[in-house]
Amino acid sequence: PGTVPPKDLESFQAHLNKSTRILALLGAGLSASSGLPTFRGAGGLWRTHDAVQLATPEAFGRDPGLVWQFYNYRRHMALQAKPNPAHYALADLARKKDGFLTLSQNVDGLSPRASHPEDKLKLLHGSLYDVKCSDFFCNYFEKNNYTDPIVPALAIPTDDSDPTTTEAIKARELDISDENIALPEIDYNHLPKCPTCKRGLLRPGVVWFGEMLPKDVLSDIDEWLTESDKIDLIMVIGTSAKVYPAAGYVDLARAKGARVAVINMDKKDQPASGMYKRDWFFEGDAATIVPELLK
Ligand code: BJW
Ligand code: ZN
Repeated sequence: PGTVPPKDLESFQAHLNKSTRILALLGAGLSASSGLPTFRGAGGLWRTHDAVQLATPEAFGRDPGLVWQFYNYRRHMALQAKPNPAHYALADLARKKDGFLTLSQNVDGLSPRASHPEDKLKLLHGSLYDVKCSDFFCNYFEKNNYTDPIVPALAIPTDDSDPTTTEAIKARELDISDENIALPEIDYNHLPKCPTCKRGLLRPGVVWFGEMLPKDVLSDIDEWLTESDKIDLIMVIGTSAKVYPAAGYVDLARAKGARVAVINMDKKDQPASGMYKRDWFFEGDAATIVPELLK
């Protein structure tokens, strides 16, 4: 038996089947059941730091070592994680429906790894596996850098204190997201350096607060939006929809006639705008519900 009320499932699928122009807006809740924490609410702290506070140019300017430890750790964890059935179901829908476009706020690489068609996946906030130069005058940019750790100095410390540890048993990685585990000091000179200008520090190719979303991503979306006056459906999956301009696409779609389907674990997590007016609300784990909806 499914977890979705049969009546809602039926009306949603009837609408989906006759829809030709469809958007999905994805957030961290989509990857929660793959084991990756969300930003707001439980799991939103990294050590004593609010994850959202580390995702700023100011934090990087103040303490690039700390910010790199945070991102190197997240690159490592996301590489260990596996796409879940919702990532695969969305990738399937993208292959089947011409007029379907996914707008993902996630940087974890799980949709690309679920073979979501690339031309139908717009990464609004970049990727943990893009790396670029932090120097304003340098335009060094590298895609698909999966080096883990990104530099040796950022290797996650292991627990070598156990006397029974032999070479055959891989030393246990310490959970440096826990504030009780000591964080190694990192020499500025051991942080990743730009190979082009040899001056700037490299930084993750993600979009921090106060920064512009990637220009090519925005223009691709604008192009899709202007292809027609009408959008049939937007699915808002696992996002608190509090961060703009991403959240603005919900209202934009609605203004073009889209019906709104929200899939979220928490029905109380109601953002200031758009989501009050929604046509379907499916409460629960996106990894379970999305595949049921798209079956
Ligand atoms: C489950 C689940 C399960 C759990 N199943 N569900 C208009 C008004 C006010 C402010 C602004 C505005 N326009 C722009 C701004 C400023 C700012 C902003 O939006 N601030 C608001 C917070 C007020 N925006 C920006 O700065 C953006 N840039 C910009 O606008 O440039 C132009 C400009 C420049 C200068 C001045 C003014 C304008 C950039 C935003 C970049 C966001 N970056 C981050 C970090 C990325 C890198 C990284 O990963 O470290 O993106 S912040 C963080 O939030 C990350 C996420 O993509 C993003 C959204 O979070 P998400 O995915 O929704 O996660 P959560 O945790 O919030 O929610 C999870 C949800 O899942 C919850 O609802 C759970 O219930 C649910 N859930 N488990 C289903 N199993
Ligand atoms: Zn550089």
